[in-house]
Formats: sequence, structure tokens, C-alpha cells
Amino acid sequence: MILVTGANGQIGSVLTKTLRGIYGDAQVLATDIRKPETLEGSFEFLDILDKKRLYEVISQYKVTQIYHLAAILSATGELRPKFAWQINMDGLFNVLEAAKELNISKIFAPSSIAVFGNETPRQNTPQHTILHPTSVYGISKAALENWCQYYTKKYNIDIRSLRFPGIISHQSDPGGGTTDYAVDIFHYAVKGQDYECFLRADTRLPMIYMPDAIRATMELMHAPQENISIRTSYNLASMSFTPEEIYSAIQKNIPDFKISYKPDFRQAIADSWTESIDDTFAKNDWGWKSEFNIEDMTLDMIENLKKKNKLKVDHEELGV
Ligand code: AKB
Repeated sequence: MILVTGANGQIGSVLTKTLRGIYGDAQVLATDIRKPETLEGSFEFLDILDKKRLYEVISQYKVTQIYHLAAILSATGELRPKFAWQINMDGLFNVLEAAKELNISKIFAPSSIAVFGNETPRQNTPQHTILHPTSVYGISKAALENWCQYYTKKYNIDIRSLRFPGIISHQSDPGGGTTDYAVDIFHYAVKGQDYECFLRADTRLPMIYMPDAIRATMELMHAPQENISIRTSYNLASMSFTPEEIYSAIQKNIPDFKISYKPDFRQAIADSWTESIDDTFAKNDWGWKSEFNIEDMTLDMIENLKKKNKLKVDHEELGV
């Protein structure tokens, strides 16, 4: 049985569906502190800080693998530093200790481009580089990477990780991240509303479209053990763009769309991250290759959000 923590989140909801498609509904248990909108497969309420409950669920469902996605993102982390540290670190420790004590053989625990900081090379950021993150979230992810490597080497648990760029998706919304603007902007554009961006027009950040992020996760998790040379977390690259560039890409399809800029505290977080990523290790070790560029992603996002909005309106008209 595979356990997913944070299964209701941006990545969790899409990944849970993918895992169920691969392994079957009966083999994937979704857990979260919030109930999913549509309850399709097995679900248990689980606060990742509740170690006793985590152990109970693992034993009850005979869990052998964990996809540990429950975490607080960068912007919320700056507003609630202690809380973010507690969820991101104690939550991770509960999972790692459970793996050690209850014979979990494999774990996926994502990291982020937030591990980079002002001293990190900004272009084509190498795999092995200076990690002096400035955000609480970034500090917690840098610690996660080292703890994952430690538990892999010391306790022989097969733990794998990716440094996710900002993830863009139509199926699920992010929450509390610095790269969330790149999802919000599509929702406004498709609804015919103007968008006020909380980052400067020229803030270039690494991003990835959800189908690529999910495929990267599955390719990493299915790669032979002997190919995995990075036990902290793999650099992962797809596309990089600025708010102005994504605005232009959307405007080509929705000509009336307007953007304005009002940078807030999230600008400092974004400025401390890097602009583009060197993912040679992911390419060489498990054959990573991204598929979506900014144009493909923009078309797909707009098409899917339009369908979603139409379905919502149809349901409202039918009163369902
Ligand atoms: C965030 O913005 O906090 C996340 C991330 C880059 O990890 N999307």
C-alpha cells in the first residue's frame, strides 16, 4: 500500500490520481487534514504532527511506501515561521522515523528551488552548489535534503527527492507559495478579470507544468536503485519565465487581458531564488526530459480552465 500525505494539496491531488491509475485504487491511501472535495478512493484524516495516528494508519493499511507531500510553502512560512518549521521538520521526522521503525521501503519527499539563496549562481544553477536559503521554507527544505540522505545511508531506506520549480496546474490550486502568481494569473485571465501581480514584471523564476512534474516524480521513483546517485534532491529543469513573459503568452490568446504590478514581501523571497537550473544529473541518471514549454503550457491551461469554468456555470444553472 502507498500512503500519500498532503494528498489534498496542489501536487497531492494530481499525484494521488496518477498513483491510483498505475497501482489501482485499492493500493493508494490518501491522507490530509482536509477532506477531498470528491472522495474517490481510500481516505484517512491525518495531521502529520500526530505521530501516533501516522503509525496506526501505516500499520492498519500495511503501508510500504510514502509520498510525503504535507508541507507549508514559502510565503506562508514567512508569515508563520515557527509553524512552518514544525510542520516541515517534525512532519518529516515522523515519516522518517516511521520508515525506520515500521519497515517502509521507499519514500518520496520533495524539495524545492527554495533551497537556493543569494550566494547561489543564478543562471544554470548546478546540482552541487551553495545552499544558503533565506526563507524558513528554504531552510526547512535544505534540512530535509540532508536528513533524507542521512536516513538513506544510515538506515538503508530508499528515499528519493526532486527540487521542484514553481508548479503550474489547472486541476488544483497552490496555496501559500511565491510562485503561485503563475497559476493565479490564468484564473483571472480566463474569467476576463485584470490581474495585480505581487512580483515585479522582470522576476525570472524556474517553473514546470504539472504533467511534467508528475512524470518526473514517477520516472524518478521507478528508476533502478543503482542509477540514483543523488540522495539529497535532484535539480529539475523545465522552463523559466518572468511575469511579463507569461502575461504576453496569455495575452496572445486573450487579447483584452491586463496586468499591473504591486510587489509585496514575496518579492524578496523570489529575488533570493535562482533563474534557471542545470539538471544534468536528472538527465543522466534517470533520463529526465521536460515536454512542455511556455506556449504549450499556456494553451493547455487556458483550454482546461475554460472547460472547468463552463462546467461550473452549467452546474450552477442546473442547480447541482
Ligand atoms: C513556493 O513558491 O513556495 C513553491 C516552491 C517553489 O517550492 N511553489
